[in-house]
Amino acid sequence: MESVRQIVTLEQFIIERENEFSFSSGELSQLLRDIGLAARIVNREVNKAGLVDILGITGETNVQGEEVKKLDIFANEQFINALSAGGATCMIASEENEDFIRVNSLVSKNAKYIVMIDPLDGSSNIDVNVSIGTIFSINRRLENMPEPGLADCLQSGMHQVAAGYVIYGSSTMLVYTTGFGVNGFTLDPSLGEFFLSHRNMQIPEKINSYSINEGNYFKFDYPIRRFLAWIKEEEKSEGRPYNARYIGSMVADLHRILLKGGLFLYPGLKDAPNGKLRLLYEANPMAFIIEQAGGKATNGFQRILELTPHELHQRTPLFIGSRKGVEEVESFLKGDVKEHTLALLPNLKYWHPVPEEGGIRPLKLGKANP
Ligand code: AFP
Repeated sequence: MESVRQIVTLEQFIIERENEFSFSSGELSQLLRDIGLAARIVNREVNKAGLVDILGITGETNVQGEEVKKLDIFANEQFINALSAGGATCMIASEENEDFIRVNSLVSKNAKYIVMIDPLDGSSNIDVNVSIGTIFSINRRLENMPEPGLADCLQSGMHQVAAGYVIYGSSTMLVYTTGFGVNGFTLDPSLGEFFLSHRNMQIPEKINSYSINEGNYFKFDYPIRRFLAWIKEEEKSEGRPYNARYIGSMVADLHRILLKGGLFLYPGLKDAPNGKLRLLYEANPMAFIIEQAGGKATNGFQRILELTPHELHQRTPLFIGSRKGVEEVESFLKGDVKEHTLALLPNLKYWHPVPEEGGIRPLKLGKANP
């Protein structure tokens, strides 16, 4: 007899998995439902973006000093509204808002979760019909505090209870983890329902591609430039040269890497030593997902999930993807590389001193070091 393929909706999956949490009272499940709902609404607008007058810049800038487009504002509102109405979060921090928002309704103010969200990541791709995404990270509220506040957000990434992203691409997917593997759900737009399509996702070890904005080449430190030269060298036995693929939407680049294997890099720059990406809204949630899928995420020297955040909109250099690729770039950053690669770019200097604390080895660049 032919076996019947089991169809599982996001809703069913959330209920099945609720018992993974010993302290579960259904609030986390409610949060995931709220995010699923807002994602469907944002998806509808993203798909209409070319048809209605929703594109274009509003003339405002966000707290990072970047242009805010209408769809960013719309997505921000949808997620805040859905999360506030759901009653399972007492506080929301959004990349689009300078400060966190306390949800003061009767049901929400005692809720035990905090949500940090980048409602529409890759927004410069909206006008050109390229994939964009939403990234979220969920913390449990600290105990013994009179009311939720900044300290709840500034917990290290190790304390995330769930994280995920939505990719609005050729199909729309919601991918999330609660620390028990990574699962992906694809939206059936005709039914308005997410279905489990990628169970227990594992990142391939083989590097299929590397992703970096190489236009910043002359702002990168010497080890990064040398690494970029090394990955372009032909060494078939090591799978080099690697293919280059860069979308400029981290969600889309990392979704590809999660499925195919690869490495995403956003290093510090000469004029921005911490790079561009935000620790709480982008690096932490993606690091949680990628680690759960068997990959690795560091700032070049330390595990992203172990960094202590100091401010809401803090940025961090990010090296994330297949374990092998991240370890390769780390070895270049630590100066611990094969002699022959020193000849590739021998005369460049570091822009920034490499930190020596926290178990980080000082650089050993060998004879060819200028
Ligand atoms: P936007 O949301 O401003 O487009 O930024 C997207 C992003 O945060 C991340 O998704 C990309 O990987 C990265 O920035 C692209 O940055 P560059 O344009 O500097 O390469």
